[in-house]
Amino acid sequence: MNKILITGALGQIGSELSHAFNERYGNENVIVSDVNPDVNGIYPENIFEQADVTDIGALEKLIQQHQIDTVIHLAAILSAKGEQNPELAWHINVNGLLNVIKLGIKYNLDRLMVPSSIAVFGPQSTLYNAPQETILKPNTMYGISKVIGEMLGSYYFRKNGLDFRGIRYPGIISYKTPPGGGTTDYAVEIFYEALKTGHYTCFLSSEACLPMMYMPDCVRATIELLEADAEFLKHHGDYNVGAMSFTPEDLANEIRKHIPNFTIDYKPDFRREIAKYWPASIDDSAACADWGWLPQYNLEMMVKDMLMHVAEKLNIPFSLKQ
Ligand code: NAD
Ligand code: AKB
Repeated sequence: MNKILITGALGQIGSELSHAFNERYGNENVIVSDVNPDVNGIYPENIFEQADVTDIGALEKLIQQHQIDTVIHLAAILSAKGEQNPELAWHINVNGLLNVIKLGIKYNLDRLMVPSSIAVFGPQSTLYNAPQETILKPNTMYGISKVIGEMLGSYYFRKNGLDFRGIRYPGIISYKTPPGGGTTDYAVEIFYEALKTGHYTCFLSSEACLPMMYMPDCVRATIELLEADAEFLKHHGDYNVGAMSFTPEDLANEIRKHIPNFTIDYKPDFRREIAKYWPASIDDSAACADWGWLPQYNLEMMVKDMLMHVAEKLNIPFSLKQ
């Protein structure tokens, strides 16, 4: 791994992963790219290239020009946005990925990392302690595109030896860049509303239990899998990783420990139907065994850290109660 290209780098995960990569691999070795040209001061230390992943010519130019040998492919349309425009989700998530895979083979990339998601699970999956291997028949276009991504990864690993790696990320919680249109976004929005107004109206139902992960764990998991010795990896684009699981009510109760007057009510919309068939918890024993995965943040630690950072961002005086 000498020169790394990150697609979709302006998103929730890319904007933080790229900074961690700068520290680890040197900013001159990390090229960041997105279809959105509005870098808005996020990447003063990196080369930024505007590119649409559905344009294979534009991607190829980047790979040649910067002698890229590793791609972290984050460009995607997430679940809620994907249900509003399923064809766009298919085009970007499947055709965009195929472009990256074709170039990965043509330029003999060292590694191609492509996130999957808990969205691969569906009504026929085991949804408690969701196993690494189970029936995957999701009922969203986003989920379908992620199952296809995982299968393409295994296929091109077997057929062409492409070193394809990926994690089924849970909902990612962070404060630097807002999430980009997913079903788990409530678990970020709630912090802003709790601090600004003391009230949040949740678009999921109170009992919707989902696996979640704090961004520092997400960044660390990504780097650990990227650097793992290939000979120990029994899976490719589909590692389950767990960290914490909670319902909106659990999260509200945890926030209330620090903002006692905080209130929540529920007006579930179409996203409730998406969350209904996602797992409540995850069996990540394969990731633990193959590359030593171990989360560091639980609900209590995440809530404290989020409240402090969001309050600072919003310039609201705030201190933790315990
Ligand atoms: P995001 O929506 O925040 O960012 C995606 C980025 O992709 C955006 O900056 C967008 O401008 C860019 N993009 C969209 N279309 C593009 C195109 N045609 N060409 C180039 N760039 C394009 O998403 P994220 O949360 O950072 O997710 C990154 C990856 O992780 C995705 O594959 C997503 O499915 C996966 N994932 C995320 C989460 C999560 O909770 N954030 C959970 C599971 C999986
Ligand atoms: C979404 O809600 O779409 C994402 C995901 C879990 O893939 N956060």
